[in-house]
Amino acid sequence: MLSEKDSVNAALVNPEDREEYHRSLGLTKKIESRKIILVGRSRCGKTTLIRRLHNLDMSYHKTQSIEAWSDAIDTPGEYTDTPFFSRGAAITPAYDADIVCFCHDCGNDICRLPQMFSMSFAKPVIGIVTKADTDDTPTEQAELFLHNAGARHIVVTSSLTGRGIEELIDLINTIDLNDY
Ligand SMILES: Nc1nc2c(ncn2[C@@H]2O[C@H](COP(=O)(O)OP(=O)(O)O)[C@@H](O)[C@H]2O)c(=O)[nH]1
Ligand SMILES: [Mg+2]
Repeated sequence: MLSEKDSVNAALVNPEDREEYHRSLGLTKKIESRKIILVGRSRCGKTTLIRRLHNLDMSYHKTQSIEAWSDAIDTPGEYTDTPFFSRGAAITPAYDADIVCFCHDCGNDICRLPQMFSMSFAKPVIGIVTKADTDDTPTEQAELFLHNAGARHIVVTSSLTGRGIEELIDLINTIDLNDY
């Protein structure tokens, strides 16, 4: 029989097996009259996070191009995965956003966000640590990467469990849009 910890670990290998994956988080808060853009490497959890912010389940959907929601702009990871040129590709769509969100998933040792990338955007930048599914998931490295990329506020989240999602919505709704 699996201990509780083992079954959590098994579910992390295959999160689709978890009930939470198919359930809405039932959030009561939502983003109010502000628009965010999510930037981060492929598979770090951007699209899933946007689905969660809209109370949808976690079904997988590969982002092939920029996708616009009324309050969010999703970008393909290729925009940050490839050095130099394509990082610039994230800058132009950001003109339509009020807030830029840099995302990095825990457990990923490779950072594709340049140092002080925030300076490329005349917008406040939030750093979002993704996939912090358990309380003991190490988040320090992801926080450091986001900090080095110039994120001034950092929120630790899990789309699987809902950790930090309401805190993120509060921050998006209250952050000073002129503070960058
Ligand atoms: N364990 C876990 N998996 C996640 C989480 N968020 C996303 N994923 C998984 O990570 C993979 C990539 O997610 P996706 O949102 O497509 O990443 P994107 O390329 O940044 O848009 C998918 O298999 C998701 O189910 C999370 O909070 N926890
Ligand atoms: Mg995506």
